[in-house]
Amino acid sequence: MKPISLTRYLIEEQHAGRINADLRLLIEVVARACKTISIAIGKGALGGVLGDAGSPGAASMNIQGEAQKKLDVLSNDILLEANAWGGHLAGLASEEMDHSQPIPDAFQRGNYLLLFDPLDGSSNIDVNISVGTIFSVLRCPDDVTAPGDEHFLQPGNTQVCAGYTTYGPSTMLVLTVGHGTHVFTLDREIGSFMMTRRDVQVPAETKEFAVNMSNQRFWEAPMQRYVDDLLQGKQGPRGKDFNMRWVASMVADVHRIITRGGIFSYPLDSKCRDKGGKLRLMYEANPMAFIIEQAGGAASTGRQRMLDVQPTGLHQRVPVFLGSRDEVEQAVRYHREHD
Ligand code: AHM
Ligand code: MG
Repeated sequence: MKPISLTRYLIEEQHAGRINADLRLLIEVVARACKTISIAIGKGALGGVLGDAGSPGAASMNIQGEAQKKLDVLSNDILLEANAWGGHLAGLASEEMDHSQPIPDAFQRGNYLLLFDPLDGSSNIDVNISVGTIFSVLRCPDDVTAPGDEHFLQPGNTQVCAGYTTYGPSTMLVLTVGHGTHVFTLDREIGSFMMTRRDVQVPAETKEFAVNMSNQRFWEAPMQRYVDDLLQGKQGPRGKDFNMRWVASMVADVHRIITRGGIFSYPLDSKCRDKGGKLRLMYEANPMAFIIEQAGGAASTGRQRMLDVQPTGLHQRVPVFLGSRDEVEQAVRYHREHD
């Protein structure tokens, strides 16, 4: 049977009363922007889009103090431009911008807030490995017409939609509006995202973990113990052999977990302790947590359900454990027993 398009899926969700027309159109605009980003990435060196932003010897930096790639800046501009005039948003926030931006007065304002990491996995851009876009949609509080950063600081359990696009051998969009997680693949010839998996379920158990092992000596004690036990395999307390994968693009690692299960972790370590972790809560951890929970998986900081964390800053960082439910629960248990 021919797969249905993203447009048809969204219209069916609207008819079922699960989303309104504004949210439907907002998702269409984000998906369209992701198609534009996908085309830019696909051109690679031929499009002059690889390498650092800024001038030689003076790379441009974002609020996090990270050097920006040309594609970070380009993807951010594409998402900003596409969403500014749609009429469905009150404001936007991005990994690449110090502060959120209210929709300019010249355009009609809507009731939603959009947060995004325009290009996740930046270190992989120049080496032709999968990167992605992550986004999260929140409601703008009533009576707020020009939202500031504080209006974005809502826990992940209030998200009305979350998604990511992975730009790999094929471009895929993974989406939830709170009624399951669905996978769409971009049909490049007709230019539409087509549903290729409905209601994905992440297997509860796994024998595969994803972590940057080079940080092992910097981890906290419970994380050291957890991974030590995984590595002991069949002979150890876990009683099974584990495989390891680490792409260093969260989107690609999470997409593997969506496809075949696993646990992804970026724990607290002594290098990122002062910042609270490496990954960002509002536009990396929370949208991924919503997507994973809607697929039957779990997401935690190691000590608290991710979606219940009360944010204190737009660019706040958190430790992340997400994926197969039973395995995330194991990682949480090591933290609980230690604390
Ligand atoms: P980015 O948003 O600047 O690309 O950083 C986030 C990325 C994640 O995609 C990935 O899981 C992690 O950073 C990789 O970190 P490391 O290079 O320390 O392994
Ligand atoms: Mg990122």
